[in-house]
Amino acid sequence: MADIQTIVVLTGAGISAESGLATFRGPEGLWEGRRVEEICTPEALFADRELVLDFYDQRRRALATVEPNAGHRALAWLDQHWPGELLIVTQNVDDLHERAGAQRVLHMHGELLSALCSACGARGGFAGDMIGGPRCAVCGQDALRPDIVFFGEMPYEMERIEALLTRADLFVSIGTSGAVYPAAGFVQGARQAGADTLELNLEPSAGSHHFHETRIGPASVLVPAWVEELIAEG
Ligand code: BJW
Ligand code: ZN
Repeated sequence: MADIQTIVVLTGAGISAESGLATFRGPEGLWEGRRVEEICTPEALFADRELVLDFYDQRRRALATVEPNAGHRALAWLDQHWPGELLIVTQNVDDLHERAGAQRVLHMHGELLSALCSACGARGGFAGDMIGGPRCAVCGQDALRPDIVFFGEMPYEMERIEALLTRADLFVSIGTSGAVYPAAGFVQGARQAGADTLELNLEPSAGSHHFHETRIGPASVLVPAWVEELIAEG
């Protein structure tokens, strides 16, 4: 496609799967054998704080053992070389885009390496475990929780994302099942505003029919190939 200036890339758990981080849904997913409401809701945090903190403490530990893969690296390369506007909107709470070298990254569902104070709302970098962990450095309360957007909570920076979607020339969705809103609706918003839309995923997502094109395969192969193609066309 000619005349592409503004690119919005949406990533999901599938782009980190080949780094060794489990996806959510499916037979070996993080939620296998668990009900989502037991972990990923404010009510769950209130009802069983230890269970929720432990789930994210384990995820934070797992993050320290993995590395970015060729999909993250290709997007980082694109970020560093694309002269136009570009934003990698990730639903992932890992830091693999940043560790691969990407800078224009927005974590709409929060970050494992950040803590949110339930008492005063302060957010800040966090490493280690939350169970038995520190108090809030700002207000001193014992109220730190994972800085993760649970079901029923508002994802971060929605206004910024929506504004960019309305002027995107290209919207690319990578490794997401399309099961969770509002991210699952981005393709329709971008397409209505005139963007070309492309899906790269291991299988067609729930909203596959909304995309102009869907390519099926692993992100570590499809993403570098797409970036190469984009640069060659440009
Ligand atoms: C590969 C691969 C490889 C594998 N290569 N690909 C009814 C209708 C519509 C909406 C709603 C509704 N009821 C409730 C809602 C809203 C709700 C929602 O969407 N619910 C749905 C379940 C229906 N959404 C919300 O509540 C959101 N907030 C909101 O709407 O606010 C507005 C509001 C606020 C207050 C009042 C009223 C309105 C918040 C959503 C928060 C999501 N949080 C989570 C957990 C936190 C992060 C964490 O713990 O890590 O975020 S849920 C979980 O799902 C996580 C993910 O970011 C998110 C998306 O999952 P993702 O990334 O797509 O992973 P998978 O596993 O589903 O898919 C992986 C894909 O990769 C698969 O397709 C594989 O094939 C593929 N793949 N290997 C390429 N190698
Ligand atoms: Zn606080």
